Amino acid sequence: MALVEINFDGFVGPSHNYAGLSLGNLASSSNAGEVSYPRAAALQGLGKMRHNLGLGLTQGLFAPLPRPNPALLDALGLNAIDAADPAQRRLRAAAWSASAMWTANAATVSPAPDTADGRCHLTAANLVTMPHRSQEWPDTVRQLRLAFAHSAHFAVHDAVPACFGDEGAANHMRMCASHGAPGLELFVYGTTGGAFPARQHEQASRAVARLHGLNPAHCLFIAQAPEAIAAGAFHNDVVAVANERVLFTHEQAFADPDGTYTAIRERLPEAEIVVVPASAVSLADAIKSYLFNAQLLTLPSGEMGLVIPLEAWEMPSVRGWLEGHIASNGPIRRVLPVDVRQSMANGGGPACLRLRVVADPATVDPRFLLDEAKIAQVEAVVAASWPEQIDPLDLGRESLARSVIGARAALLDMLQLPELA
Ligand code: SUG
Repeated sequence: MALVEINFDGFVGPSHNYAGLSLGNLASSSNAGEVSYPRAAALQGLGKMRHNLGLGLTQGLFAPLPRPNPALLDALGLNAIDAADPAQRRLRAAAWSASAMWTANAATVSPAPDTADGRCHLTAANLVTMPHRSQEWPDTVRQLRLAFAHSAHFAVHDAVPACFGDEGAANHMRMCASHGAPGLELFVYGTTGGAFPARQHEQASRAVARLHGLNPAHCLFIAQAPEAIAAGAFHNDVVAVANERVLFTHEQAFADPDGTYTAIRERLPEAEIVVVPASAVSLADAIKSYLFNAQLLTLPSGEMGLVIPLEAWEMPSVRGWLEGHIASNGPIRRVLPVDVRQSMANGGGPACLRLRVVADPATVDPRFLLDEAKIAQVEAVVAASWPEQIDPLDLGRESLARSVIGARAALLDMLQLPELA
């Protein structure tokens, strides 16, 4: 069986908008109320998928969830709202959020070589800290059960109970000699972030590790630095990313950086830890540019490439550090900037937009895998039916709801997927 890393990108849903719903996510707050461009956003997302496919990598996708979410509007008694009440407007915006596009928060994934039963385990993330995200997991788990229905190879778990916040793969990293070899799983949790919430709880991470049947000797539970959360690193993947033997991290990502690096090296002697010092890239620049919200990928040549947002390439401190790293023959050999500006304006970089699953592609439902021809077909659906722009003041408008629901239905139809709700 050929185990490879498959990146499943979230499709940018037709209701993509800037409602400012995520406290602690600086981009979401600073762009609140701006007009969004869902069609351009979805095409940017597809552009990234095509780019990575062109690198010779296996690429998958997940469909957007039903928005506006009738189940949430019903449950909150919000089918008719008092538009003068900002709290009601905000809850209604939650039901319209296209946030499921950030599939790094869909689930935590432990590939087959790491688990007791030799299957790849996925646990949907409950996302309870943010109301607009907490509605995702029941539909997400249905989608995961379709994509990974082959029960000899996969086990898909419901989210852990809502008593502990779980944000999925955004707070989880895996290091290993190669994707198909047994790995060291790193679960990063928050304790406090000052004025901002710590979204990942230690006990949620520990529950996921137990559910996946991981060997405790091959797991580390690592506290995120409170100052990183307070500075806007609402998920660990804003300040660190790992691939195979390489951990690429900002020096202020973890509460105990040296203890963390030592513990990793003890368990994985071949680990290479690339630390970016604050003297080269400040924590503020790292968070603003999303340097670490990158896809660190093993290319078919065996070299590692770093897919970064254009914003990172455009920031002088970040570019200077990257050029120095390449010149010094560091483990990242290629820097590959992509344009995902519409998603970035809501705090979602290249890494947020994908869920990594190490598996044999032949065991995955082919409706969730992409090739060039399918990307072109999907682009045609987007061009024909995704709204060009959305002003957050228009959320709730009947004609917009019809257009958004119709656009998603056209996509599901093209992908031959059933309704997920
Ligand atoms: O949960 N933004 C998302 C961004 C998720 C990024 N994911 C990772 N780091 N893996 C969030 O904060 C903004 C929605 C709004 O404000 O309209 C939002 O949900």
